[in-house]
Amino acid sequence: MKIHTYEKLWLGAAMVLIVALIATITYGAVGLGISMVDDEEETIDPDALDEDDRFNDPRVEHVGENEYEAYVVARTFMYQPDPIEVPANSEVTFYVTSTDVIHSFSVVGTNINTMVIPGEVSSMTAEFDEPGEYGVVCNEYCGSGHHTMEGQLHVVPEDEFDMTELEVEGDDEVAEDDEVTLNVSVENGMLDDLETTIEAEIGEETFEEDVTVEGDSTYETTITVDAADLGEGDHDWSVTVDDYEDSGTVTVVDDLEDDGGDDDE
Ligand SMILES: [Cu+2]
Repeated sequence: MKIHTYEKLWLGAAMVLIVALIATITYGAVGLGISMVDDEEETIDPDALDEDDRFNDPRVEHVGENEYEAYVVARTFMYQPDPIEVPANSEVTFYVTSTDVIHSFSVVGTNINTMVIPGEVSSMTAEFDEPGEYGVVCNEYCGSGHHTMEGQLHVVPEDEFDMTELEVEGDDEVAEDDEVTLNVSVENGMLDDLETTIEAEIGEETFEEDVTVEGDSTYETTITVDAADLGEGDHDWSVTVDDYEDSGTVTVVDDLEDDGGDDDE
């Protein structure tokens, strides 16, 4: 059978188009790593996120060298935490869930984009090589404040990133024959040890302590000074660890009013 040359050409072109069509669809479905929000995994109770270890405290966790996990909660009309802060040169796996209605979690300018469904946990992993600031927007209509629903993702330079938290508790009022006490806790959320110095000032008195806070743990210490050394009146105190500071004022009084059931009666 003789086939005309033009007919052969058109047949060939049609074949190429068919193959290209199938290849494009296959690539779109498989090659881009796009997947459905996994409905095979266990569901989560959207009304009881505060009882779930992952989502009761939305946060970023350090899970390996340059590896982080971000637990994000979407609700009308915000994201928690906000901003989400991760270091550059890291691989971050986001776990996102919703506590009320369907939202989305879309990081502008990246290919991070997922639907967020109450009861399901959406997860995706992304690499961040360079520092930058990204907006996070919701692109599922979720109610009257939908257009205001936005968050921030900050990729900070590696050497500026830490997961240190400083907390100080001190009395407001102390009797002159008692001690002024500051309870200091330094939390290190990174897996590596944190070597730092706790510096404190109470009135004119200064304190300094070099500490090593082990990875993923909290160091606690107590700083005391005799109230008599400070004398009656108001005294400012401050505690500094790296870039973090907490401060307050303590009042030394002649005698504590018997209002808090204090120990010196
Ligand atoms: Cu929304």
